Amino acid sequence: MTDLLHSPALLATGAAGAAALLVALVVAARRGAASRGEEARPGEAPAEAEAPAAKLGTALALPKKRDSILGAGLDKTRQGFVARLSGLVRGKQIDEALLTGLEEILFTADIGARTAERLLQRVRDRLARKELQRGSAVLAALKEEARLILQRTADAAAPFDFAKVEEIGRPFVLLTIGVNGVGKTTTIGKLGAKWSQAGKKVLFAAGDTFRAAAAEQLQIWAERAHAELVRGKEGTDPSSVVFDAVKKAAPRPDGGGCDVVIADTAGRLHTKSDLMQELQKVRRVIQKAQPDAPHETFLVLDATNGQNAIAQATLFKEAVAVTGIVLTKLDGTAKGGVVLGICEELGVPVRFVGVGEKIDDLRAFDPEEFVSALFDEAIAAAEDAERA
Ligand SMILES: Nc1nc2c(ncn2[C@@H]2O[C@H](COP(=O)(O)OP(=O)(O)OP(=O)(O)O)[C@@H](O)[C@H]2O)c(=O)[nH]1
Ligand SMILES: [Mg+2]
Repeated sequence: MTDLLHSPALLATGAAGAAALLVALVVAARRGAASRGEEARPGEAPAEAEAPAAKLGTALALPKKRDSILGAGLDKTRQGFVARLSGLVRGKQIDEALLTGLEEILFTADIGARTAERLLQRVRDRLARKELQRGSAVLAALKEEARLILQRTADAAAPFDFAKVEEIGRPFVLLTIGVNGVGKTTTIGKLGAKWSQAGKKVLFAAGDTFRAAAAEQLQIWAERAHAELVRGKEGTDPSSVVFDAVKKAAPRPDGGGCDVVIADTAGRLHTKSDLMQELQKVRRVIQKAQPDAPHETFLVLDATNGQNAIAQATLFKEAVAVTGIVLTKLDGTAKGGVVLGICEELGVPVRFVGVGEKIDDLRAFDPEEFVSALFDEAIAAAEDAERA
């Protein structure tokens, strides 16, 4: 059987290819319609030349943002579609050509077609109401709309709080899932370290028994994070490892036990359906060990996968109840805008973002902080240009 989740080539030519094609079709169709002042007909060639949008979309380099870890982690994304937006609006008239450029940048920015459409519509509406006179106001409107998308998803769920461990009673069980290589084990190490630093007793469960080196890797992270580890032999049923861990963490009369259990899982099995069945079984078995657990199930996604991360998330979400997303490797990609698509299309809150390989390189996700890190310099630069 073809394993869609683990075939980068298939995913690249499948989901991303389809997304790119969709983007090209939507942009081409809309551009054709805009230039003729009529509705686009599918398959019809655009009447307008490519040149204006391409010229308008030239990126203006933004200075590196080193004043915050998140700002530095978002540098590549800022130099990507945000710098293109900045180049588009700076010192320009707001006219149909600018809107066409805006459309092209948004539809190719890895934010997802639905999100791009929503942002664009919002700018069009505000332009129609004559609320946006200047380029800087267009950027500010995009920032605000992006914040609303992120905030709406965050508001739909109770906020994630490390102190929640105390309310829930011990142990607080967090299950992590996601395809191989996205950063699950690294994220577990980083999260465990945060709880340890807060004085909690943390235990990692090495539920990836499929890969020989997986438990060793988790062992290294357990040492760094001052966490205990429960592991089984290679090939052991992962459910039994996680069950043992939850039982071991339970409060004991002698005051033993742990506050938090974080379970690692395999990112790859023989087939996608094997993986999903295993994850479902791990959840069931956790519930046998402690009926109200797992308290959170985090899906770890790799931002460098762009639109494919959304496709992966959709598959996982169908199989397992996901309560939060951790988006890793923001530091290594210009595709950080995917966070908007994830929130808009999946409706699951992003809880943490990974901005590097080190133990401290995990940030709690804050919509306001995120959109500020992304847009503020571009807005300031546009305002400066308008004053000059
Ligand atoms: N730059 C960067 N690298 C990261 C980040 N998070 C994880 N990585 C790297 O990504 C690689 C894979 O991370 P792992 O934690 O092993 O991924 P995994 O999901 O556990 O992979 P499997 O165990 O194979 O399923 C490692 O080299 C990590 O150092 C991040 O936020 N930024
Ligand atoms: Mg791993």
